[in-house]
Amino acid sequence: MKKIVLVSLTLALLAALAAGPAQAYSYTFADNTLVEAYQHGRPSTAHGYTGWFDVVGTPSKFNTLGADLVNGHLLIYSNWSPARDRTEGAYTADLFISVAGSSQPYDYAIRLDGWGQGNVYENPDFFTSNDLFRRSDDIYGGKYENNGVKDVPVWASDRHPQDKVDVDWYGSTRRPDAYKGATFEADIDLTGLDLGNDWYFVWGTGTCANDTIVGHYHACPIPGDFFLFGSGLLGLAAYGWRKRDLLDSRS
Ligand SMILES: [Ca+2]
Ligand SMILES: [Ca+2]
Repeated sequence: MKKIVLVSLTLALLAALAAGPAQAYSYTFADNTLVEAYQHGRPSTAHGYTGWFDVVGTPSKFNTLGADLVNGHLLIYSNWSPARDRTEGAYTADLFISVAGSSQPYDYAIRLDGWGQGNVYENPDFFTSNDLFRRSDDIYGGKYENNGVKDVPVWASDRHPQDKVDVDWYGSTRRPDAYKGATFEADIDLTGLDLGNDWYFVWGTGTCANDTIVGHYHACPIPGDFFLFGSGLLGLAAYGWRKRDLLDSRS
């Protein structure tokens, strides 16, 4: 009887190990990030735009609502149109990713606009929205405030890609209910990048950084935890089995 319990536990553990780490993990990033409104390279004092905002300018054009991570794909829900170009005054911002523990400010920039979509720049130098718009009369988002105030990176300055990932933009069909208000969804396949289990992203929406979203992904539990947990169960079962054997031998 005891052996049957032990064998069952062992089989369950082996089945769990064979299944491997969860593949369909999902993670949600709300957009809680504010940007400081700037004009002529200084915090703006223009009417209505003094201080910190989720969106600078028209929300129907610039609002990013949130993001999900599903099967290693980052899905960003936004009103930013992938068709926007120079005539609108700004380009689609590059997506910047920082691996935890890395000495680089950012380890990757991924281009999301149509011309070089999916191009990956490693350890990129970058322009901020302040670099690109400091002479502009437009009011734009210059700095963001997560983990201390920082400039918003929006554009890898060296456009020679080292890698390429799949990027797709979708219209209204795929959005989950929480993001029904978004006009577009950018689907960025991150599975080919070496990100580990702990990384950050920042996306300024457009090169004007009128809305900026920041997300921190930290995976748990990892397969090693499953193994320790399973080993602990086996240990407890073995302990109980031996203890009962001792008691049986005395009676
Ligand atoms: Ca925001
Ligand atoms: Ca927003």
